[in-house]
Amino acid sequence: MNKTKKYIQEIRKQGYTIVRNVLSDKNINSINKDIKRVLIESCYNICDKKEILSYKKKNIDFLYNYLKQKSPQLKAHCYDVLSKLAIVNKYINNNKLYDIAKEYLKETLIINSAQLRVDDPSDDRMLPWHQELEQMSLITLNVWLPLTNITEKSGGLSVIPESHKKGLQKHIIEKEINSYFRLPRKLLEKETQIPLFMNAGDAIIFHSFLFHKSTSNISKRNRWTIVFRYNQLSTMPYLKSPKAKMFMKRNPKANEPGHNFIKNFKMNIK
Ligand SMILES: O=C(O)CCC(=O)C(=O)O
Ligand SMILES: [Fe+2]
Repeated sequence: MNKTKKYIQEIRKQGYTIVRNVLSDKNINSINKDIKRVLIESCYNICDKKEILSYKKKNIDFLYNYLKQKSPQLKAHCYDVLSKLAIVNKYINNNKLYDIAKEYLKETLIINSAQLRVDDPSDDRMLPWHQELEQMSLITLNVWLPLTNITEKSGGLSVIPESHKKGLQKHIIEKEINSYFRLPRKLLEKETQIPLFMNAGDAIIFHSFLFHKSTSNISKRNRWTIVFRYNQLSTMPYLKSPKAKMFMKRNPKANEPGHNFIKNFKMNIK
């Protein structure tokens, strides 16, 4: 069996697969260099000019944490710009990932913009259990590609294998806890939840319906990850109706513009 077929079988069966060595250490170093360049460009504006020489010798964690502490707004601007790094977009154009997505989704693939996530040990971006919705298409293959090693300490993604077979689920918000949509706890009881460990440069590819969540970063380093999605053409409302929005809602309904195809999906949305 060829390798692509093995990955496809795993995605079909368990809802995800891990592809090793998508990025080499050399690739990651090049990305880190560009991340550092962006962070330094902002640091120049808020640090003492005498300090800047020593800051050039610091790593990206130091610079990111410094910006976050000194100017959360400027850090947020960096965050926005980092996702648009040309080098990130160059490396997500990966043949192995493309072939898997193409073979699995069987259609012309659409990529919506990549994101570069930073999860520092304050864990202020932890996502509760969810499916990957609010994308351009209902069915997407999502790529989660860490630039740092994923260990018990760094935290990363936990998944519930085979949960993608349960179909589309209704998400709720618990306002008293945070503003993130989550799956109801009832759905998660008795399910096997497994944390995924991997090396920097390996990638998880997972189905949009797979139940997954962030896990805590209890290390001293930041967790840097590239996240992007292959969207399936035939489940993209935007192409089906002049009234459709480009991105779908968290809890989409079949009677919304361009959403009629949702009727064909097993779902748990009333
Ligand atoms: O990186 C993480 O902590 C979670 C990523 C994720 O699930 C997402 O971006 O939707
Ligand atoms: Fe997610």
